[in-house]
Amino acid sequence: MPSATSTPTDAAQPRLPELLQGNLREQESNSITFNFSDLVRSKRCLLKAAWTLNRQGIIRLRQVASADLIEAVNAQISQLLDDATHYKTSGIDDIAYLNLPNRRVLKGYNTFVDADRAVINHRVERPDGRSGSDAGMIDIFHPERLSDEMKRLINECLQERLIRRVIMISCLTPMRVKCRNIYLNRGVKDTRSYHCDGRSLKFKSFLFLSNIDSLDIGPYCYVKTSHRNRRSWKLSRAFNEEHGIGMYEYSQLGDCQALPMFAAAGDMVISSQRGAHRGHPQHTDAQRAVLVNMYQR
Ligand SMILES: O=C(O)CCC(=O)C(=O)O
Ligand SMILES: [Fe+2]
Repeated sequence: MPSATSTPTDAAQPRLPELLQGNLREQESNSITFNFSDLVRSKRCLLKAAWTLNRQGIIRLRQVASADLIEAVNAQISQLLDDATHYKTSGIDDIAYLNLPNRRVLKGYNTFVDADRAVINHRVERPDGRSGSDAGMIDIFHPERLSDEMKRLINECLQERLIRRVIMISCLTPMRVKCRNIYLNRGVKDTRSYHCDGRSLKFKSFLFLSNIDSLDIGPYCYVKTSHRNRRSWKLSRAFNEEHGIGMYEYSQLGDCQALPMFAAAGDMVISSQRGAHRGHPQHTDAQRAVLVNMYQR
C-alpha cells in the first residue's frame, strides 16, 4: 500500500491526498448529508441535495433502506456465497456465470456488463503483479437477475426513481441505470488507488449493507470538488504519461484532502465518478458489503 506522503527524491511516486479524520471528517461529511425521508417529502430538500451533488461531487443520504430490508439482502448474499462455494452440487452454474480464481468462465469488464445473467466475479492478482488489483474482492454484476426475491429486495433498496431525479437535477441531463453490482470486500488490501471512472458523465450510488465506521473497514473515499477541478486532472495526466501510468489514475493529489465516507448500513452515498475516488485498503479481518448502481446517459 502506498504511504500517505511521498518523498521529494522519489519523483515517480504518486502523491496521495491527506485523509480527513476526527471532527473535520465528521463536519465535512455532515455538510453533504441529507435524511432520505426529508428528500421524499420535501422538494426543497431534494433540490438542495441535487445542488450539493453538483458543487461537491458527492452526497450522503441517511436511512434509505430499513434494517429489515438490509438483513434480508444480506441473508440472500450469504446463501449465494454458500452456493458458490458448493458450485459442483448447488446448481449455481444454471443461474449465474461464476468466475472463481482458477476457473474463469467469462473475461473482461464489458463482457460482465453485457452478460445475460448475473456474474459472480472473484478478482485476482494481476498477471504482471501491478498493484491495485482488488484481489480477493467478489464483484457481483446484475444481482437482481439471481431470483425474483433478489430483484424485489434490490429494487426496494436502490430507490431508482428518486435517485435518478436527484442526479438529473444536479447535472441537468437525463441519466439511465447502466449496471447494478454488489461489492463484497473481505480483507482486501490491494485496492485501486485514486482514480476516476472515465471522463464522461457518470454517477454511482453506493447503498451500504454493513456499517462503515473506521478506515480499517475500507470506506469509500472521495476528493470533494475534484469532478470539476481541471487542474488536478491535468497534473495527473502529465505525470501519468511520463511514468506509464493509466490515464484515469489520479496520481497527483498531494495538495488535496480526501473524505472517507463513514456510513451506517442502509445509508447511501451518491457521487460523480469523474471525481477522484477509491475504496480504502482494508484490515485483514474487515468485511464490507455494498450495493452499487451506475447511472449514465
Ligand atoms: O470500492 C470502493 O469503495 C470504490 C470502488 C470504485 O472505484 C468504483 O466503484 O468506482
Ligand atoms: Fe471507481
